[in-house]
Amino acid sequence: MARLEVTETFAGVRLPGHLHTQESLALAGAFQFRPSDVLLVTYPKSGTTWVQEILTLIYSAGDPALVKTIPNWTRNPWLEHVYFKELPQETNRPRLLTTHMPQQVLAAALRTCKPKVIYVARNPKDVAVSFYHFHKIANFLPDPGSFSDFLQHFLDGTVHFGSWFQHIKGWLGCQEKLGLFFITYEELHQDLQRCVERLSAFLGCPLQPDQIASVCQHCSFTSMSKNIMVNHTLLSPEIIDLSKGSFFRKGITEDWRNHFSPQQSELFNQIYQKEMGDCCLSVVWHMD
Ligand code: PPS
Repeated sequence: MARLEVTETFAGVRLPGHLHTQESLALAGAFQFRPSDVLLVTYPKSGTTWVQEILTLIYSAGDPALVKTIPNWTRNPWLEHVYFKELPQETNRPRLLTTHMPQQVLAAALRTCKPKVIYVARNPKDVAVSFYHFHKIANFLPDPGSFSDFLQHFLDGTVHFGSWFQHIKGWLGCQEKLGLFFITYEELHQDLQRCVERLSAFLGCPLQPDQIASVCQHCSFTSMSKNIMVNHTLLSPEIIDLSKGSFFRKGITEDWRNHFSPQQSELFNQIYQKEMGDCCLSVVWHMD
């Protein structure tokens, strides 16, 4: 499966044909969840891999054996990817699932059998920067052009995976109905230990202080960037070309300040205000 030049459109969203087919996307929409499932939902570049690592470590009580021996796409697979149907579904552990899908694709499946849903969000200015750099190394995404060109597509919602605004508004719109646990990349940065405690309480998986310390140690940027199960070195350079940049690029907040001109920042803020003004989002990112 390479299909590096193919783009699929599903539910109005453009997706890379590498790893997505109409069949795999339809299967995601019809997926039979179980109440014991844990579904991690993100817009790309929001902290997906970080939280995948945290979830595996929480369910392993801080033991790094699994995160060091099984790739993240096998232990926390994306529902919508082509290989998903091949993965064994019978397990006595909670299934840790991941998705970038917009809410409307999974709404029906989630309504019938409520898994635990975790939504991770990140300052969209930093998402745009991280996504831009990822386009340069991911050969299954289009050439991003200049940062200015890419930012315009990001704001228009014409990038692959669709509009950041529609994604977050869609999922937050059913926060109560799904009992969705909302957390941000910025909170993980500010107080990782507290976030691990909150997540483990939400999952009904309480940990001892030494186990929490071990989770935090093994999901640090330094540990993860060296872990071949997540740092993308297992992938062929035809798919992800790490000679052009790193998947674990900077791992910081507010890198947007190094990329946005004052005019781009102002335009972004105007659109953010227009799109998010009525939204119940209580997080205030540093947008100025
Ligand atoms: S993807 O492709 O959607 O799965 O990408 P995703 O994992 O959501 O986001 C990648 C960005 O998250 C950063 N990252 C981390 N930051 C801090 N600490 C840890 N442990 C960590 N793990 C991943 C990663 O560096 C990408 O952000 P940028 O800003 O590009 O560095």
